[in-house]
Amino acid sequence: MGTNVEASNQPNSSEDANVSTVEKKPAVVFVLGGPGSGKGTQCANIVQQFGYTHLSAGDLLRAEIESGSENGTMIDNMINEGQIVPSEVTIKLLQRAMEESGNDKFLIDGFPRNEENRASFENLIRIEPEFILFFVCPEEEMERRLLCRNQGRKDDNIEAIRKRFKVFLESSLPVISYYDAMGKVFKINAARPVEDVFESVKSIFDKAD
Ligand code: UP5
Ligand code: MG
Repeated sequence: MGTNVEASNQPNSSEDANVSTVEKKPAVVFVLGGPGSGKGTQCANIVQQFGYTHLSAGDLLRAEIESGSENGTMIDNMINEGQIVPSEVTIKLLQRAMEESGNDKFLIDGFPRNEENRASFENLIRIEPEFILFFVCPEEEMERRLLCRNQGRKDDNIEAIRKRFKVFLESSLPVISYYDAMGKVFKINAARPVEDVFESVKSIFDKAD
């Protein structure tokens, strides 16, 4: 029982490899897509129907700022500029949340966002994602949604939104291409009503179950 999330300081010895085969590794699905494509909205629905634990990397980082952590100011500045927080910070938060959840299936939403995130997760956590959901949505629609969201997110203003779009295209799309080349990406047209998008999502999880 329990979640076997690799500790970041464990050596990669064959002995460890034997230990990990005894305890089953958790299942991880990465949920990716541009800012406002509907990652969080769809994850909430998946949790209800399929029993995953939803871990939004952005939510974990925002909670870290709120907690008054020593990294808070750095994270806050980076989010306001749409930049990607160093992997070690984000991965520590993800790892802790996975361990605390007691679950063994996770939706990791909004991570990995660049090659460094991806490689660090692979090296430190050592879990291969089962598959990747990629929500595809035109920028105009994402921009409209974010400007209407009204949930007090400091990065939901037009300057920050444009920066987030740029970082997504330059840094995050290559990660999706990497997994696409491995045949692990399910592309979903996210420019439809929430319920229609979820129908597509559901059929993927139904098959994976
Ligand atoms: N909405 C949703 N679906 C809709 C639909 N089908 N039709 C109409 N409206 C729809 O949705 C956004 C809004 O659209 C909501 O009002 C919703 O009701 C509506 P949501 O589900 O929240 O979209 P989501 O894709 O989750 O948008 P979000 O803004 O959260 O995406 P981002 O990727 O920009 O934000 P995230 O929180 O992941 O990251 C924020 C920042 O944190 C990053 O820019 C970065 O600075 C930092 N970060 C890191 O550095 N590292 C990380 O690993 C993660 C984040
Ligand atoms: Mg989100």
